[in-house]
Amino acid sequence: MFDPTDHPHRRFDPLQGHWVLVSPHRMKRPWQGQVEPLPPESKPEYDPDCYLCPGNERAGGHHNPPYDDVFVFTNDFAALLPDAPPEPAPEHPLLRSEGVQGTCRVLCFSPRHDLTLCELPIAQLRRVVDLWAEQTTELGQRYAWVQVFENKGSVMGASNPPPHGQIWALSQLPTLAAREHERQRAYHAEHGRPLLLDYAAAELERGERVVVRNEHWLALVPYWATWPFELLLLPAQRHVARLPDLTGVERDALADLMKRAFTRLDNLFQTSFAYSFGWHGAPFLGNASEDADGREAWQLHAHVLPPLLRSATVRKFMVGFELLSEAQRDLTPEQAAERLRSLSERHYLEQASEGPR
Ligand code: H2U
Ligand code: ZN
Repeated sequence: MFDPTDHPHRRFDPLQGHWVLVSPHRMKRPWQGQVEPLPPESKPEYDPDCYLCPGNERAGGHHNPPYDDVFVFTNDFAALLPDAPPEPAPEHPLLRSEGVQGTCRVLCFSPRHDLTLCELPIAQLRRVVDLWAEQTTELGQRYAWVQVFENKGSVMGASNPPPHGQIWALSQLPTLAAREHERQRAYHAEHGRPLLLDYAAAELERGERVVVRNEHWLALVPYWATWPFELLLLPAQRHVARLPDLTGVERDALADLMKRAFTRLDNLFQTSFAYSFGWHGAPFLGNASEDADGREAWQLHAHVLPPLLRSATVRKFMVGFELLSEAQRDLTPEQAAERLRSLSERHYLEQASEGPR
C-alpha cells in the first residue's frame, strides 16, 4: 500500500509544469557535510560602516538621506539598464540573443540596521507592502515584468544586514514568469477560474499543508515544494492579480501574515532564517483589451524559498540529481507544515529578552 510518508514518489508543480521527487524514507540518513557558520549575534541599531543605513555614503559614492521610514534608490550596480541597445542581427540560429532594457532598485524597509523583516512593527510592514505596490504600479507602466524580492541572510547572497529588498524590472517576461503566465492562462482557459484560487480552496479544505492563515491570506507549504520549508503566500478569498490591486484591509492582513509566518521560520531553528522571497503577479504586456496580461488567470502570490534543512547550520543543497535531473526532497511538505505549525508566533529573540510570558 502506497504511503506518502514512506514511499518515494513524484509531485507535479502546476505553476512551473515540472516534477519534484519526494524521498521521505531518506530522512534517517547520517550527515557529515557542510555546516553554515552562524551570523554574529548582536547588531547595532545604526552602523556607520553600513552602505544602507540612513545618512551613510554608499559604495558608488552617493549619500543616503537621513531617512526614517522606507527608502528606495536605483541600484549602484544594476544588472539591467534602461538604455541598453537592441540586439544585433543573429549570426547563427543556435547563437541567439535579444536585447533587454530595465532597471534595478534597492528598497530599505526601515532605518533600523539590527532588525529583520519579521521583527519590524506591523505598521512598518504595512509601509513595505504599500511601497511594493507603488513601485509595481510605477515600473509596470514602463516594463513588462516587475520582480519584487528580498534576499535575506548571507547564505542567500544578501550583501548587507539591514532589512532591505530589491526590484528588478525589465522589458521581457523572464523564464520562470513566462512559464507561470502560460500555465495559469491555460488553466483559466480550460476551467474558467484562476489556478491558484482553486488550489487555495483545495488546501483550505485539507488543512495539512497550511501554516498560517487569516481572514484574507494563506501561507502554506505547497504540495509540490522544492525547498524543505518553502512557503507560498496568497490571497485565498478573492481574485487579486497584482500587488497594487490589494485593498487596505488586505494589505494590513498581509503584514500580519508575513510577521507570523516568518517568525515561525525564525523560531524553527532559533536563527534568523535565510531565504529568497518574492512576488509574482500579472505582467504588464500592454494589450489590456485582449487581456494579454492574463489578469483573469493570474493570482498574486509570493514564493518563500529558504535553504535550511536540519538546523541553523545545515542547509539543503540543490546539486547532483537536482541540477541534472529534477528537484528532490526528503521531508514531505506535510511534515514541514506540521513542524512550522507547532511553533510559537512570538519571536525567539523577544522571548529571550523578555523571558517567559
Ligand atoms: P542584496 O543584499 O540582496 O545583495 O541587495 C543589496 C543590493 O544593494 C545589491 O544588489 C546594492 C547591491 O548592488 N548596493 C548598492 O546599490 N549600493 C551600495 O552602496 C551597496 C549595495
Ligand atoms: Zn509564482
